[in-house]
Amino acid sequence: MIKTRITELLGIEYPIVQGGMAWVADASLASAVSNAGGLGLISSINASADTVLEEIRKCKKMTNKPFGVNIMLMSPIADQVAQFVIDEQVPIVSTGAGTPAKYMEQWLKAGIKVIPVVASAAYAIRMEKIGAVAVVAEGGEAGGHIGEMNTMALIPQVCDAVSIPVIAAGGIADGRGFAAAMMLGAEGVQIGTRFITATESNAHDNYKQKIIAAGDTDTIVTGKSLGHPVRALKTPFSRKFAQMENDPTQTPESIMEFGSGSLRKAVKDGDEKMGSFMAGQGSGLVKKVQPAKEIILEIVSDARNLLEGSSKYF
Ligand code: TUI
Repeated sequence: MIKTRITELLGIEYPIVQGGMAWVADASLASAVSNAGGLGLISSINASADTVLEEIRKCKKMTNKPFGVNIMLMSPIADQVAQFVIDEQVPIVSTGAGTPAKYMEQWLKAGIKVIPVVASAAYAIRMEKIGAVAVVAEGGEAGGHIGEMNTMALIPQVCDAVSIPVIAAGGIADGRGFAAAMMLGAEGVQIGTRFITATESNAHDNYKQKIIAAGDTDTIVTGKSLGHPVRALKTPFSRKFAQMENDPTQTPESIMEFGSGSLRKAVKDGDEKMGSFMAGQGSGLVKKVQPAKEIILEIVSDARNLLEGSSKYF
């Protein structure tokens, strides 16, 4: 048990939130994380809006603990999922890749706690003003869609900018990252990549093995030219994507067409050639497949030892 404003606010034992990873974050993973004392999230990017609804209902059967839904705001089904979370009385919603402003009034009225992912201090301030209970401040070390700032400089600046509690994300995969985030002023962490390799994750085994095999420099950021930077493992797909972005004969449409459906191909089919294996720079810290509970307990125990041992410097 760790006590911060995040554990108190969300009614969880450890301030560890599982990233709402597109295609990966389903009822199986979210319930495992919540049952282990963290906060599991279900992604709204999946086969269809109906699948998301099914996952929410499944998750309720698999855990009595709080869990949430992540709504990726660029998603074509965002409006539908925004309504499902109200109908299904989901207690916590996190949002990413944009502003949840248009949904806030109805969510707050329904008693939902809203935790937007932000990539800057200015954005965090806006989110606090419209009623967010906390923010996830995500640095560019993270996998998937990312902002400009990196975690080390972003977290303390977001903490200074808002009074609501801050959850740190981006590059955090072990107890060292957790302890460091707390020292930067965060009151919790969000972890994505390490949970892709959890036993309860339904990501294809090729995806898990690629993360486990990856070293510190094995990710690449593509999509900047399209206005949507995305970090993923270096693979034939992501290298080709980067090459197309530098090729003046390609149009944004042809590049987007090439990338279409690539994340699903990685997660569901383990497609080594055409899959987009989105993952963060913390991939090099991920060593094995482990149950979610073991991941959480290991991170908490390592962080506790580090934080208690820090008095040796003074
Ligand atoms: O959303 C994410 N990560 C994601 S979404 C995703 S799905 C996808 N699939 C294919 C191509 C692209 C994406 C994969 N990974 N993280 C949360 C996040 N939000 N990171 C950064 C932000 C963010 C950035 C700018 C939030 C707000 C923001 O506002 C800028 C503005 O002023 O609107």
